[in-house]
Amino acid sequence: MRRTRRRWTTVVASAAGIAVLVGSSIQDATSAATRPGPAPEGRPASARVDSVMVNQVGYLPAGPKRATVVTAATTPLMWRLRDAAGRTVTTGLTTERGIDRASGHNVQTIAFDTFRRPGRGYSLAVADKASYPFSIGRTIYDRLFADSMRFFYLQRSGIAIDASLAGAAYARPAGHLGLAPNRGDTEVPCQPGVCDYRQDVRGGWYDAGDHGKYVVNGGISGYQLLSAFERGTHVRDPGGIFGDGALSVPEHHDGVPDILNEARWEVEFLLRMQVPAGRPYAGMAHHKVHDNQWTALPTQPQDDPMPRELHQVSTAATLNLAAVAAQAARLFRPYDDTFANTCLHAARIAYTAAKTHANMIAAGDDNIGGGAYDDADVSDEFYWAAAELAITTAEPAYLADVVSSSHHDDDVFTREFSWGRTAALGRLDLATVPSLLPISERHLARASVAAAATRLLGTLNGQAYGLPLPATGYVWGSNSAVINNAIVIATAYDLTKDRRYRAGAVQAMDYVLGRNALNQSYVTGWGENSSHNQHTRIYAHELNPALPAPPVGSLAGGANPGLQDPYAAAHLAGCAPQLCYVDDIQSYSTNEIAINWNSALVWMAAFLSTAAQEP
Ligand code: 9MR
Repeated sequence: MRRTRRRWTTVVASAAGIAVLVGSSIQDATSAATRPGPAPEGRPASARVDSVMVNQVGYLPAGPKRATVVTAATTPLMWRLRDAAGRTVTTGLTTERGIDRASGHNVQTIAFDTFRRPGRGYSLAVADKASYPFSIGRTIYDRLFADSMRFFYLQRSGIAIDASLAGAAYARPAGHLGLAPNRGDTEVPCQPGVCDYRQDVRGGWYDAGDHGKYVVNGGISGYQLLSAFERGTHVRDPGGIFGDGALSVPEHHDGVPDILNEARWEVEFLLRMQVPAGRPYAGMAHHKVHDNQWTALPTQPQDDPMPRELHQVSTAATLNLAAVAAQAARLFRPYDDTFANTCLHAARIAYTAAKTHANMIAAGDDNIGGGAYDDADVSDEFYWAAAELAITTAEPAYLADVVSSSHHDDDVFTREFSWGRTAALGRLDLATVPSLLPISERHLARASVAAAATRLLGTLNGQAYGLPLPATGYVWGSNSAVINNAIVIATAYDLTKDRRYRAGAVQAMDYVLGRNALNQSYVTGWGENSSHNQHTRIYAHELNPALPAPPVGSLAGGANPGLQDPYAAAHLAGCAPQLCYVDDIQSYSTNEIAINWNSALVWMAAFLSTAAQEP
């Protein structure tokens, strides 16, 4: 693994309207390389090579090994794989791919799958351009799981972050425990006119770069950690990544797997957001809690002086709580019967309340001091919650709701799943989790996952950067879209053991770790040129050098042509989708951190250090 070295990177629009990467560079493989201009003297213009993009972390010996070349050339070029000493160890010819719609560049691809010799410091060279260095090895991803999980401990609210677990730079006092200047989260009132009580909603994870806590997004994030663990109960785990003591959490060595302890921190918060019996909307969950005004960057959680407010209950939040609490109930059962009962009870009550108040939709304009997380269609959340309750309890009433859902016969994988599109979460669990449900349901669910994965492989093969996302798919948090699609492919591998799925899932991560048009690894500290200025109030090193940068293992949101923040709008205008990213703290629509994005990374990191290592 390589740590990030300081460098700045930005993206500008070239005269041709194609965004290019410029910036000071560590090794001049890229910055000069990607600057368009006349071809070097003596070299025919048709052979000009701008850059060679690889997974900057590396490749598994048995895995696919693909790279992408940006070049004006329209005939195949010779590539050379060099070892750390600069010796050429193998060569081949590139494959022409024409203009890549996502980036607007003319590209060619390299496949060197058959070269399997482990080592560090390899690089791929085409003409006079070389890629960033990378490794080949079985264990290259081994620390990715722990790094991506540590992110969650550092995002915890309501607990002091311990230097011995987090590292001195990341230690801080507890945030939002009612101590001045904080004005939450132990007795939080509602927004004016919404309710007349106060609720203790301490704990949970801060959502992202802000200090808000949102049940809707906490839902998918908690689900993905629990799902990674649940998958771990039926696959080989040679590295013991799901064990008690595997991670940096304070609940080390308590007899409970560490990943479950981390997930519990969020599940307990979700339960606190539920309206207790005897109050209006009892059983429903408040949509979110956050400051009543936006705070400035940087602001440490313990220094946040803003009043905190609970927002109206919503059907979506209530169903997120029902789904995740039902899932938690079955997973905590072997470790803590009382907590499992508490979760299941809360899940049942939430589900019933959501059916009673089936159309309480969070307002899209409720975005002062926190994000809206509005979602007008909750039919998918109903399906997901019914599926989790059915799997956990095997009760016919929940199964009947699964079967009668409009999503039951739907292809729920037509777009990537996300915090607002959750039907796939239910479907993946129906397909993978052993339960007492009718076997016909399992078969249907499994067939739908395999069909979706096959289709995603088609998408991936159609992309010159080899990712399971079409050129039209770059949304806010696009990196999580890529990874969530990879999870569907990975799940198909778990179900079928068809190696094409494993190869596709592994290859999808190449994009995230550097094989993209910006030559950018989006995971802090992973890869030579990795994101390290993400939008966050806590790790705002870019604005105050006394503060740490985002921790190693933080996933940036990623390319997003929506340009919904002023910095992106000013710096990225006209960008082709895959180039709409800037590693600057101001760009929250391309470069934030978020729990639902890191939870996707956690899931895939677990896959990479388990299934990906199977012979
Ligand atoms: O991830 C969310 C994305 O899908 C939405 O398009 C965007 C705008 O509503 O909000 C994103 O979520 C942000 C949330 O609203 C507030 N905390 C930070 C989240 C990540 O940017």
